[in-house]
Amino acid sequence: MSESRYSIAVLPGDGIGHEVMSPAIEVVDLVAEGLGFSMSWEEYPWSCAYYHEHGSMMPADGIDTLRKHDAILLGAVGDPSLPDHLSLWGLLIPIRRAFNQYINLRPAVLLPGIASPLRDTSRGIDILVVRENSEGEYSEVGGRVNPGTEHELAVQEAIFSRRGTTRVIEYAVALATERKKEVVSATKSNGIIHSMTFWDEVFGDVMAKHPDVSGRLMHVDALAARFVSHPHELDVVVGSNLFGDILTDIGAAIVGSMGMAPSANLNPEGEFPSMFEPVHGSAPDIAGRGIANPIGQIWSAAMMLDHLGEREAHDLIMRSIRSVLADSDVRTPDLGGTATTTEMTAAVLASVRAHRTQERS
Ligand code: GGG
Repeated sequence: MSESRYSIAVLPGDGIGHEVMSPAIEVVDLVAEGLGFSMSWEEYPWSCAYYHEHGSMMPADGIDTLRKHDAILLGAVGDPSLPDHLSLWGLLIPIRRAFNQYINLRPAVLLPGIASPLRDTSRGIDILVVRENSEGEYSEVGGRVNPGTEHELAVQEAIFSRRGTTRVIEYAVALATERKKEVVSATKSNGIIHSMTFWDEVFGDVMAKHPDVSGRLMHVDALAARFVSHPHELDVVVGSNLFGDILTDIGAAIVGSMGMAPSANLNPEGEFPSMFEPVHGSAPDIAGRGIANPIGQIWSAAMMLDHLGEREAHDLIMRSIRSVLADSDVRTPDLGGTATTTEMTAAVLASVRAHRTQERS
């Protein structure tokens, strides 16, 4: 039987996106070598620097170029030289929408050996946030009236379709079925009386079809507090584009660092490539210093392998990361250590080799 070879589009993007990308590629290549598959990486320089040279974040045929790949591995996008809405709406959002990546899966898991800023984490943290990724508050509908005058006003519409809302809640329920059979839905229907009451209604409709899974609505402000006060009581959380984005930054913070958090932008039907990226941004404040934490990017690459059907490879990477954190004190500065990106990567690579030797003997 011929070995699988996966074609991956690599978009390092900006800032630390470049610094954490090669660690992820090195780890995946090492794991692939031992498990009988291989990767073909093709890098595209689409970024804020590309924008300054070409007037856009990616070329006009960028989406068609990406379409031929099996998956996309993205680093981080954003640079102080360009307003963030131009970089986000010039690259990430067009990719998510063109490829119908309507699920953004963002685990917040406290790994062994990592210090959380929370006082008591003895009951662990393992939350899976399912963020709606194709509509909601991230919308182009709206505009400004009377620009530059004292009567200026801005209108920003949020879009919630029955189809878009149903499918993300259904996806969260399917995940809950494999876990603790509990879903919490982030709402704000006391204040946002049209779209959020609609969201709640759809949530109720979906839950009625799954009596084996318990569903609970929580206002997003109370839920945000819950992430901090009782994270062990949360399992699968489903939220709109904006609520999911905000909750997952809290999720990353309580599991030790923004640098630890992975994410997957999924097209569950597999009609288009899915995209994998750490939750963190380009971190211009530390870019170029070689101290970025590569774990979020390596973990995102592991999620990519899982999506491609290489479960064993995913598990090996996760076991290796866990061992480094549990059995050594190698930590980048965001985790309170002094290790460089290269040292942290070397520790993960060594751990992969050690696990492989151990498992073979
Ligand atoms: N790797 C994450 C990244 O570059 N994020 C930029 C950003 O602003 N993302 C917002 C979003 O995920 O909607």
